[in-house]
Formats: sequence, C-alpha cells, structure tokens
Amino acid sequence: MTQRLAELKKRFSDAAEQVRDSDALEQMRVEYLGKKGEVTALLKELKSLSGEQKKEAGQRINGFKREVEEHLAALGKRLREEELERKVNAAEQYDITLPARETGGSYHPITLVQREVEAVFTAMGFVVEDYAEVVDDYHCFEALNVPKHHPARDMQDTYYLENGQLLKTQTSAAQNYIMRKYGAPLRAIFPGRCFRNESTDACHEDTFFQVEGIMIDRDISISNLIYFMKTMLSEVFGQQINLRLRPGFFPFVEPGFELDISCLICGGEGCPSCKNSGWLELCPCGMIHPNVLAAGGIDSEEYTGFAFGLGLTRLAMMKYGIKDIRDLNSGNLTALSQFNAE
Ligand code: FA5
Repeated sequence: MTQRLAELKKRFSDAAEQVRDSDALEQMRVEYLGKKGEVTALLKELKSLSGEQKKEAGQRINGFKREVEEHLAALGKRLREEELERKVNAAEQYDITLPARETGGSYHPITLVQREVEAVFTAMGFVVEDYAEVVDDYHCFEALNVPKHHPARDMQDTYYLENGQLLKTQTSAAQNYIMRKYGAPLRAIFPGRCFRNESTDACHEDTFFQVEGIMIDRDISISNLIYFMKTMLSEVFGQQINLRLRPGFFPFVEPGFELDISCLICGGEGCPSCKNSGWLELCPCGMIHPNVLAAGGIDSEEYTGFAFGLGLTRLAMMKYGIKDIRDLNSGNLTALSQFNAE
C-alpha cells in the first residue's frame, strides 16, 4: 500500500504539470477522485486490512485525497485566471476604427409610420417638434381648457406622480408650449408616447403613440382640416381611404370631431380590431378653442386654427395589418422585425 501510494503521488504530480486547460483538469479529477477513480479504489482496498494497518493506511489515503483536491482546486483557479487574461488580451486587439458590421436590424413599425407622417407634413410646411413624457397638470389639462374637476378629465385615466406631475395622456399636452415657442402663424406636428391606465385589449394599450398637429393662421377653417387629413392618410396608405367625421367632444376644440377610417383589416366588415363596427376611431380633431389660443398667447380675434390628435399606434396597425395592438409593445422580435421602410 505504501509503495502504491508513493507511485500514485508521483504519477499525479507529473500529470498535474501537463494540465493546460479545464477539460484536462476535469479528466484528472475523474481519474483520481471519481467513483471509479484511483483514490476510491485505494479506499475500497482498506477492507482487506486489519485494525491498526487499516487505520494508518486510511489516514494516509485520506491525506493524499486532500492533497489531490487542494492541488486540483489551485490548478483550476490558475487556469481560470489564465483564460481571463487571454480573453482580455484578445479584446485589446479590437480595432475600434473598423466600420460596423451589418447587424440586420430593423425599425419598429411605429417608427416607420411616424417617419412617413413626418415626411408628408414636412412637405406641406409643418415643423416637427418633440415634447416631454412627464408633464405638469397645466400643460396636459388646464392650458387645454380642462380646469381641475372638469368631467372631461375622466375620459383619460391618468397616471399621477408623487411630485404632482403626470405621465402625458395626450400629445395635446405640447400645444401650449409650441404656441408660445412659435406664435402665429404656425404649422407644427408633434409625435409622442402617451400613457393611460387602460384595460388592454386588441385595440387599447396603456402605452401608445399619438401624433398631434396644429395649424394656426388667418382664416383657417374646417375645410383646411379635412384637406390636410385626407392628404396625409392617402399618402401614408398609398390609396384612397374612406373617412367619416362625427361630432366629438373635447374641451380644447370647438367644433370637435371624431375622424374614423374604414377598417383596413376587415375591409369594413367588422372584426375585433375595430370592435366589429367596420370603422376605426383614428383621429379626433377640431377647431382650436379660443381659450386655448389665448392661453398660448395667440389673439383669437385675428387667428383661427385646427388641431388633430392622430392615433399613431392604430395607424401602424392599419398600415401593416397588425391585428392586436399588444404585439407592438411585446418586444417579440420575430413579429416586429418583419417591417421595412418602402
Ligand atoms: C385625445 O387624446 C385628444 N387629445 C385628441 C385631439 C387632439 C382632439 C386635438 C382634438 C384636437 P383620444 O383620447 O380620443 O383624444 O385619443 C386620440 C387617439 O389616440 C384615438 O383616436 C386613438 O387612435 C388613440 N388612442 C387613445 N387611447 C388609446 C389607447 N389606449 N391605445 C391605443 N390608442 C389609443
């Protein structure tokens, strides 16, 4: 036993010197400490020894076992450090001046449709503006002729923050800022993300996009509003779209309308995406209320204007035939990466 143990120690230390990677290390661990390994075999042989011999040999075998374990652990640590060093050295060899590789990425359908809407309106002389997502009560409601405790606030289930601010429920929240920034005459669109505490279904999300537009000048009328909306929608869809205007109430416009388009998913037959009505509520609009112009520092005796709040998310659904609005926020790359700019 003494001689076998000495031979085994020598064999182990020679073999350990040859270990260069974690595969070889694992092989050694199995060879010495595994169920059918050398140490286990020695321990099994103890059965044939008697009393004192058994005790002494047992102690020596267990001592060797500990040595093997410690040696292999130290070796593993060293190999991991060397491996890390190799990776770090390899990383240093990247050339940051090389051009980026093609990633094969794609734009989100909302980005695509937003860009199309922006292109159409830019060509018609509108500026594109951006606005915050966290806004104050004044801009989201009061400046829009919706004072505190006005029942119209119930139409938008609002997320209020502890500091009194809120998550923008509508892109209309930027109207006052833009009127003050440019004064009249003015043509601007402003896309943005909106938030409402909605129960979600195939056509409602709690986070969705709108694009707002306002045009203010002398003698602006409802005919101008209808012209711009028809032009924009037929450009975006590349075909004539059936529209209908219904009276609609929003405190910031007078008169106010709901602009619906015939559902392009079911061709107007009725489906879950249009709540089986054949029409999709896409773009409320109207003539800007004099109180809103006044809050924006614009003389309502001299100027009139229209405003619209287009549901950009719903526009993307119609354009790309997306049946369920929830797919758009799903992060499902298989579903979302199939759209391309035309
Ligand atoms: C508004 O938000 C008004 N600010 C629009 C407006 C602007 C009216 C200017 C007059 C003048 P409404 O709450 O209806 O209105 O929302 C406008 C559009 O946003 C809807 O037609 C719809 O297309 C879209 N929308 C509203 N809520 C959701 C939702 N939960 N999920 C997806 N889209 C929505």
